[in-house]
Amino acid sequence: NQVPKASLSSAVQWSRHSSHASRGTRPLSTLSTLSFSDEVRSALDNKKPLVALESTIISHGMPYPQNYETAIEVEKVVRDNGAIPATIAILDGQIQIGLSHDQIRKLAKLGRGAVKASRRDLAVVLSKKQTGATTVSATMILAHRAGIPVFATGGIGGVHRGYENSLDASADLTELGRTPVAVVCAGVKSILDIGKTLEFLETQGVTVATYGSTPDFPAFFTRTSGFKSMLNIETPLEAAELIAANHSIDLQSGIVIGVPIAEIDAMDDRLVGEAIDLAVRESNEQGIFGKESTPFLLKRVNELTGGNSLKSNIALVKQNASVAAKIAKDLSSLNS
Ligand code: PSU
Ligand code: MN
Repeated sequence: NQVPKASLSSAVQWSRHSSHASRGTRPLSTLSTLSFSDEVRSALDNKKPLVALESTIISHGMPYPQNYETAIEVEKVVRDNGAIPATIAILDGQIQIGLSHDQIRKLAKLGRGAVKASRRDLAVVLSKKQTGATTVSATMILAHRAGIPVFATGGIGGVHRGYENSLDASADLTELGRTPVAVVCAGVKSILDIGKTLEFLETQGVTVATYGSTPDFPAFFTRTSGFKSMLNIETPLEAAELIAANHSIDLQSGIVIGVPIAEIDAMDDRLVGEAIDLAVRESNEQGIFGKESTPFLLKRVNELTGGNSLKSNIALVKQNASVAAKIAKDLSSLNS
């Protein structure tokens, strides 16, 4: 086996041991340091499997207190499935890899008071010492720097409906094209244009798989979207092998693993479809755009479905966390 396993270890080196060589001529003192929780630090040192978790889903994706309870439960699901959770956020200008329950509660209570931080916001949040909840894009960047190649969330951002006029496509998609982290999610919500999202990911060179035997890329609240994934992955090991192969050729691009919501938690196609159509119409009427768009639509769909969509949302995040933990475990055996 002559394939180099360079990418993960160099990422770890880059942030944790601050090798000069990997940073070219740039003085290391200018690199923002990552603050690790003891649990995450020890898992990294002992090469234990880790799963990165984002924090925008806590601050902007769900209401309090369900956001707090879910974040804690999701961490437990990761542990129960053999990996260590690393929830990522920026607290008062300090990047945190792994949060305490108190830190999670603070963020959950702060809600939209936290900055929704994607790639473009990171420098602002750091320089102004703000508290930033990281989106999929920012979490991927920080997870990669920390040396964590597997990341679980609910749904990723995508190309919005009406893209022809708004050019609103999530920075998650371009990040997936440039950062080698595997994102385990329930697909993209049909508040977005799923077909265009998959086209965008193809252009970005992102490998997109569906976990299980349904051919479709999943649509978050529902198991099918009418759009096919490139491939199906049946086991965590198969996913781990895909990720390892991606690292072995140092592609520097990410992977999306879409896990269809469990049958029992899935929503009625028509019901959720109507709620989404109405929410999208309202957002257009109210002139909601930019980073406000996704949080607005998530909140409105929750309201319009009488909280049913929140229940599905919580169930699918937990399922994704369990799949991601198993993948991380198999990946770490492959790498050892
Ligand atoms: N989709 C969801 N729940 C979420 C998000 C997306 O079903 O909480 C959050 C994620 O943090 C994602 C971000 O990275 O919204 C995308 O925002 P935007 O569309 O503005 O890029
Ligand atoms: Mn956007």
